[in-house]
Amino acid sequence: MTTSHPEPAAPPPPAAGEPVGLPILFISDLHLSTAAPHTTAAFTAFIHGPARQAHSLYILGDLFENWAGDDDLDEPFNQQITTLLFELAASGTRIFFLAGNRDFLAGAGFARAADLTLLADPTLITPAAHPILLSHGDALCTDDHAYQHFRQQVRTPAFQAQFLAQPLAARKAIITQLREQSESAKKDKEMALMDVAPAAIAALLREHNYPTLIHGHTHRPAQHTHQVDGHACTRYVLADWHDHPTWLRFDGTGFMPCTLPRP
Ligand SMILES: [Mn+2]
Repeated sequence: MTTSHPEPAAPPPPAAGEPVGLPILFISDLHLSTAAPHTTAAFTAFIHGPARQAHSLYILGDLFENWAGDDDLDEPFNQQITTLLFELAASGTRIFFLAGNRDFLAGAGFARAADLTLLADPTLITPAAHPILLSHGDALCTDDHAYQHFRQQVRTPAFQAQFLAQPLAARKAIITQLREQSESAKKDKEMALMDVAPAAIAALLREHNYPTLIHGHTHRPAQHTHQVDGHACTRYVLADWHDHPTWLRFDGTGFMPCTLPRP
């Protein structure tokens, strides 16, 4: 006679609000490139310092000024940055990356090289029972119809496959050209057009049950409060790293904007 044993139960999925390691750091819009060595130096100091003391680092897009494809990982500057991230991960800090409009072509190859986890935009996390919604922010600039049309087009798998099938040098030339077009188009756009739209923010907060929202993209660092359906939701806009490095730190109870001491 054989006795049947029940299959061992799969471990339960982590419950929402389960305590995770703290602190968590959030950064975005570093726009790293060889053209901005001071930002690279600041990023290196950040990775070797505060990021190493953190449990997790969330990069909310535009880490790079541009990213032409994961076949450009061997380029010395890209290698320098991914190595920094890889070493940070090896030191024990978990790294998450949510793409921006400059680096949305960073994919599985980049994730492997930097030893990080790619996130969809938006992604909801719940550290210390605190719902936090993460986004780059460009999808929220819904008043800029020309940009949203462009975004919709370039984010399709078909477009990306076609683009990535071109030689790397050709892709870099196209990116440079698009950049110039975007910069000249920006001159004619009103500032309000290029900011996030209040209606888009409200819809997103409603859809995700009124979390705290953290995003970048606009380079307008601030802390806003949105009243949505009777809920007071906080929205943090991360700063870019052009003038000096800043990040947002969550310690389980509150959010603290931080910066490296000026050299
Ligand atoms: Mn951006």
